[in-house]
Amino acid sequence: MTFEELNTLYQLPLFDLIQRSRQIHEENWPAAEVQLCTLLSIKTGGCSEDCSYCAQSARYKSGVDAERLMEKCDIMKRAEAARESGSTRFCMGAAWRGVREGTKRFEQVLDIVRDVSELGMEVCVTLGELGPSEAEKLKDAGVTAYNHNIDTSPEHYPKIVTTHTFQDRLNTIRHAQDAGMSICCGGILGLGETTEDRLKMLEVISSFNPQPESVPINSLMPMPGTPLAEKQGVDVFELVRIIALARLAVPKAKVRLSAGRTQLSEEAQALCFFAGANSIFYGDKLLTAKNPAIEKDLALIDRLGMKPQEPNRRLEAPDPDESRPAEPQLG
Ligand code: SAM
Ligand code: DTB
Ligand code: SF4
Repeated sequence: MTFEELNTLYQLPLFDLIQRSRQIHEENWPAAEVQLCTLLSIKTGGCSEDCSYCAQSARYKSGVDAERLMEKCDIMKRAEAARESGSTRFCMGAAWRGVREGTKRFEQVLDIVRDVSELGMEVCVTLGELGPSEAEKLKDAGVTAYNHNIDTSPEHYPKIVTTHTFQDRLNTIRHAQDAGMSICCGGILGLGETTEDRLKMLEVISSFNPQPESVPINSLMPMPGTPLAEKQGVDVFELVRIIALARLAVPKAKVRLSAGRTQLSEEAQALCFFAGANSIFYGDKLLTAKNPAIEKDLALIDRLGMKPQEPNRRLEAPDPDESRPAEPQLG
């Protein structure tokens, strides 16, 4: 969907926009289901990068200490507990700039993925930058989706991160897609971006070929010690509009109401689901930040008459659409 198309939709009265996103949602996702995904930070803190929203960057005094890669047996216990609690997707995150073939830590991650993928959940990892061979090895080890967010518009990105570029992010996404992994790609609202930046971010996300399998929409969780520590929260209706646009721009993707749910009322979350969100991070911790308690989420899903979604283990990348343009390269 082009910027102009997104902008026209964005200007609609909120209820008209939701009416459209609801219709597309029902055509593609007829059951009232929500996907439950558990996050685990398998390697926390001490990251070389300077992403100004992130508590895990070694450059900021956020109070998050650098830790080593978790032991496989501890990760397996957490993955089994996630499955027991009804989660159908297990997402492992690492505070790295990226991974390189031939390193010990990459071999360890492959070993972890092989074992976690035996548990019957979808397996997602987010490890930073990948080359083509790393992507192939991860796919072979059993990764179903690779999470790599573009976070904001190409124009706003250099104001948020300087240690790698927006084009670096696009390259990693290309490598993951070429290896046959599905892509989970979204962004963060509340980084000081304009509405135009938000729409441009969605324009890029919707232009991927194939389109992402899931689109996480995070609201900034301001982290003490980071440059964005004092940023104001995102307006709820702005969040709902962006969710509705994501549903319209990427109709077959799971739209994940991601970081920041602790700041949302249950009514606001219900409106997000109505507008097109159908996935959440589930469990009382994200990577380093808080998330609503499992019991609270299950009660909300039940009160709304929704059901947790079954896992889709065979998840292949959607077929590339020949009529779509190749994804944008920055000049
Ligand atoms: N290091 C890898 C990378 O940057 O791709 C993976 C982990 S990184 C923490 C994953 C994503 O978490 C980021 O791209 C960003 O969208 C989200 N994130 C990190 N800190 C956040 C915060 N304080 N508030 C909201 N989202 C955040
Ligand atoms: C995504 O888009 N959001 C998740 C996951 N992908 C890796 C991470 C949210 C992190 C929130 C801040 C924290 O826990 O430190
Ligand atoms: Fe490192 Fe990822 Fe945090 Fe950036 S977002 S500082 S790359 S962990």
